[in-house]
Amino acid sequence: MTVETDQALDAFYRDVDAVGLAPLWTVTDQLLTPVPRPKSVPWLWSAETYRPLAARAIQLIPVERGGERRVLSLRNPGLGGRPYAAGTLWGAVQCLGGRETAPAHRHTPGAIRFVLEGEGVFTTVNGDACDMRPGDLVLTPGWAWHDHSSTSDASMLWFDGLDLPMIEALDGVFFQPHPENSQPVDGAHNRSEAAYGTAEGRFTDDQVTGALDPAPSPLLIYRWADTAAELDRRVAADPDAPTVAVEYTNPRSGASVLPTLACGMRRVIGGRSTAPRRRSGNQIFVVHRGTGHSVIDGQRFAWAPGDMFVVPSWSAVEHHAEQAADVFVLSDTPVLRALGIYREQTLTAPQEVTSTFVPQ
Ligand code: GTQ
Ligand code: FE2
Repeated sequence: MTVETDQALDAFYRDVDAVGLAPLWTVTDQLLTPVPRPKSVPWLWSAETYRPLAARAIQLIPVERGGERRVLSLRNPGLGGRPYAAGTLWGAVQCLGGRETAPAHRHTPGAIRFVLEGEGVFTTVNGDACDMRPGDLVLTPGWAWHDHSSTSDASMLWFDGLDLPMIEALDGVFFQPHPENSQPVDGAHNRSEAAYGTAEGRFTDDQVTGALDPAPSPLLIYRWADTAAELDRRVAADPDAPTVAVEYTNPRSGASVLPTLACGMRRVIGGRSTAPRRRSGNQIFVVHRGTGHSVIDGQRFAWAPGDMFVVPSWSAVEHHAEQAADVFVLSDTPVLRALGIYREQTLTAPQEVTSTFVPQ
């Protein structure tokens, strides 16, 4: 190129930039990638690490208006310091001390809770008090009033999953504190359970593939005993299967529990493995029971109960159980399905392990 065209080009890029325009051709390959390139990276937070910090948080930090929640969020190191587990998903450990109340509020982001340990907490959702016990899944749909109250001296820990980063990306976040610290409870506890707790269609095999529903599930609490019974039934029906899985579903429509979030539980038989797979959309796993490891894009992540790990979009993952394992999973799959862009793929061979993750 001649000096003149060089100068002409420089001037052109300067003039384009100065008026707030950006040339696509210089960034095409970063935007239109052949496959998803999530900024979040595979990562794991161990219960051994967060448990003592949760105990210290309960000692040191009050739960009050303004702060609203005593929550330690899973901050994925790929996201430049943003407090998100993955590009679309918030994940966190919430700690509530004995006799405490986390104040009532509502927000457009939807949330799910998966209970880790402790006792005596109920979450009130639009007046329906939902008693929480380890292994239970509790829903607080978008814009539903919710507060958490402890009725015992014990503290409690649970996993929070929200679609907050997704709703933030859509510039759709609204938040409102309730006029009272805790909202009134209407009548008996667990009313959604009384109405829908034995309904057909609270679970489906592996994952929802058809139904989409812009409304959340009317059932707000899924008991661990019911989830375990569903898994037991599937293992009994297919005793040679290395793994079985269920997705929690909206009993009214058969869709995922929230319009934006899907929740499931995978059981891996002790000594067995799942096939290596990848899928579009992000996933957060929470180990409920058992020990084992997962290989994510060639990296080995060992896990035990309470550990939480992220599998970013299109990362290959396979799970291996040492002791029989039940692993909870949260994903943004319903959104990808609603938009017609969901993809998944089973890989032909197990991944080669090239490194081992060291938890912090
Ligand atoms: O319990 O209402 O982890 O509003 C983040 C935001 C939990 C909650 C979180 C919230 C909550
Ligand atoms: Fe909230």
